[in-house]
Amino acid sequence: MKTVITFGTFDVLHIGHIKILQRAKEFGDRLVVGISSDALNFSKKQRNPVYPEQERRDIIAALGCVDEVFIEESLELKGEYIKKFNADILVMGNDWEGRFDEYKSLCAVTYLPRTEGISTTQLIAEIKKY
Ligand code: C2G
Repeated sequence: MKTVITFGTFDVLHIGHIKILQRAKEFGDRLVVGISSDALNFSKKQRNPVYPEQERRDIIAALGCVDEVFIEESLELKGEYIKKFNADILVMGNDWEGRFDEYKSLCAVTYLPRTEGISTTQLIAEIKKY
């Protein structure tokens, strides 16, 4: 059985998130998703997510293409997560291109094109107009 691992905040779920998870699943049989903790998200984006980590985790866990979820506490722990879940391949969107190449010694690493024209930041800006 081939295991795929991917990571993200997945705040205010949108079609770009769904598409990358579906495409990631196509690389194997089991898809494991690391959900950024609220603290990790704050350190990356300097704002709190709209949905807290337990809700983001439960939303992603409810998707048909996702087999397992966990909370990602630190970007630096990727190697540990890859080993813990026995991942064969790490899949990320290409906004992270090259950033996780160091893990190529543990598993395959691939970056997929992002879905154009949508992001959580844009959605929050749109919703604020209502
Ligand atoms: N994504 C996408 N298309 C978009 C928006 C996002 O393909 N329009 C992808 C991103 O490239 C990423 C995943 O969806 O692979 C999750 O995106 P975010 O929630 O923005 O995750 P991020 O905060 O970048 O966290 O350890 C890595 C980080 O935790 C990634």
